[in-house]
Amino acid sequence: MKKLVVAFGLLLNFNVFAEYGLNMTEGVTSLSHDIYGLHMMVFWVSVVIAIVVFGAMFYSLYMHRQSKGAVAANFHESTKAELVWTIVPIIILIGMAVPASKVLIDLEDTTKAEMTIKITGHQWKWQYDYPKEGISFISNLSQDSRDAVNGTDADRENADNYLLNVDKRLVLPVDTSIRFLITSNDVIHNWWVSDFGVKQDANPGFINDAWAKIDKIGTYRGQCAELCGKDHGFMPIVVDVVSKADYKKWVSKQQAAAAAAVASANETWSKADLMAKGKTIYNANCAACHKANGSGMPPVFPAMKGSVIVNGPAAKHINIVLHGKGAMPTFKMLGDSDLAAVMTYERNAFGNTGSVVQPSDVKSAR
Ligand code: HEC
Ligand SMILES: [Cu+2]
Repeated sequence: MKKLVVAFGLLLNFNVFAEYGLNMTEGVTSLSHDIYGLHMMVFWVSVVIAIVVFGAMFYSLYMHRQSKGAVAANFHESTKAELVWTIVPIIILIGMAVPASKVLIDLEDTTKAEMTIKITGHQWKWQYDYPKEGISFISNLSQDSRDAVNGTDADRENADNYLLNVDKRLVLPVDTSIRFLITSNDVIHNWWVSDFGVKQDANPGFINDAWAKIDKIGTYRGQCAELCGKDHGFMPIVVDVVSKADYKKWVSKQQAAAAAAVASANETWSKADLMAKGKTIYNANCAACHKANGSGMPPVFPAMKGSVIVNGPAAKHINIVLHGKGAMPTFKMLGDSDLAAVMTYERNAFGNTGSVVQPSDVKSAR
């Protein structure tokens, strides 16, 4: 018997199943617990109904079978039976609808929020803004996952949380009511973190809201849940939930970094510094379309290598990167030094021979 179980386990590969629970996730927010509770309540109501209905059916089939000489009863229009089979389901439905409506109303009620995060979907990355704290950044698929996509099977196995990791994580405080304002810059995306019980469409031109009060410190992962183009599967979500004290520290660190970036944008950078920074920014933000080696994917995504704009006067180059054009998205949300670096990189990598772009050039072109 034991051998049989082991053989069966090997056949089904239980190791693979170990990560999968049978039930839906319970999550870590007040809402996700409520949603889980609703799910379990409806599940048990269904189980009881199934037992009663199938029990009566199988009992009747067995006890009143023809070989025992059963004769079918013959009656119609039983007011009593009709009342029972109308009233009982109505009571059951109301019993489920009342708690379900309560949760649904709570889901929409963001008035308790203690802080706000604005989430913007882009093809194919997420932008996070903390309007009150003055923090804003882009969260891209992490570089090792990006490299592993076209690498070997071993690369994909070795990549840290392959396709579920980012370069810069959303950081949130624990035990705090957080309102999410969710929108998009281009097509419809969907911000989905199942542990939070949050799955909300990001529509261009509209702002949807959702909220979460997270009760457990940890790292939570999610994905874009609306087919949004070629790299839809490559814009994951990673959220670090930290203690309130750690969150405060993180906020002041980000604010200091932002202030330093503004200050450095007034300086003149060396070409080497711009190239080094530019490469990272290019790989994270531009390589999805223009390719890491600058070859692009013509005719839709032009090559950077040998491009007339990239090798020509800087003004035209700055203009298309700041404002976008057709399927080329705007990158005005990046800082002056980041943009100067990425453009200097494009203009001098891949055998190009363009001029150096300084942060001040970008600043004056905005
Ligand atoms: C979503 C895909 C996409 C991403 C990401 C992207 N681009 Fe583009 N880019 C395009 C497309 C499409 C065009 C062609 C636009 C047109 O001419 O209609 C383009 C054109 C350009 C051009 C003009 C090239 C030429 O020869 O016409 C430059 C320069 C450029 N992009 C720079 C960048 C930079 C810098 C980044 C990253 C910060 C970036 N792009 C990210 C799609 C993209
Ligand atoms: Cu998306």
